[in-house]
Amino acid sequence: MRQAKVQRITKETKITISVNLDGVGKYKINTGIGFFNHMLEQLSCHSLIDIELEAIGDLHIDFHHTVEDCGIALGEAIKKALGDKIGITRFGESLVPMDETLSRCVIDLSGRAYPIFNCEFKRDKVGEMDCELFREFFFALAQSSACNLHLENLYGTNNHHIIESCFKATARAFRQAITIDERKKNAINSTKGSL
Ligand SMILES: [Mn+2]
Repeated sequence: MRQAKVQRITKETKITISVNLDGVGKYKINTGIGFFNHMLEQLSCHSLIDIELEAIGDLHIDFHHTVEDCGIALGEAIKKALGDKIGITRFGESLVPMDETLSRCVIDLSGRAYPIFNCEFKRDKVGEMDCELFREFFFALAQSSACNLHLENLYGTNNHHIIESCFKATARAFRQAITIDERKKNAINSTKGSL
């Protein structure tokens, strides 16, 4: 079963996360940050990864630690659930529109972390969240899941649309990359022999 549970406890955050890569996009998410919950729910719904996440962070300081650490914990859980990566498609790509906005995500579950985040926001905040935190989240996710994650907003004006299309594009790219390739289900999709 491609499932994993990760607990991550520091003086800044306490996070428990469970993922099922072969899920149906069922989620139960509580980070204490409304907009961030909404985005992680999109990630689960459109990747079909079931996610249960409970984060208790030092929100009285700001949202930085909680957002970054959720990215780390989610990436660790995905990596753990992927295990030896036998049979995975490995690459994933997605273009997702949201009204006037278009975003693209391309993933390689290569075992090497390389985040690219090309998004510019029109305002500093969306909901209660500082937009600069999304970069921290996606960097943490790419680092801890050890993937190339190239995420780009191609155009758009509304901040909510820009970031939501980024999360949906990431979800769709992950969905493709983690899917077992039936034509190669007993092999590692690499000439090197490991991912
Ligand atoms: Mn929305």
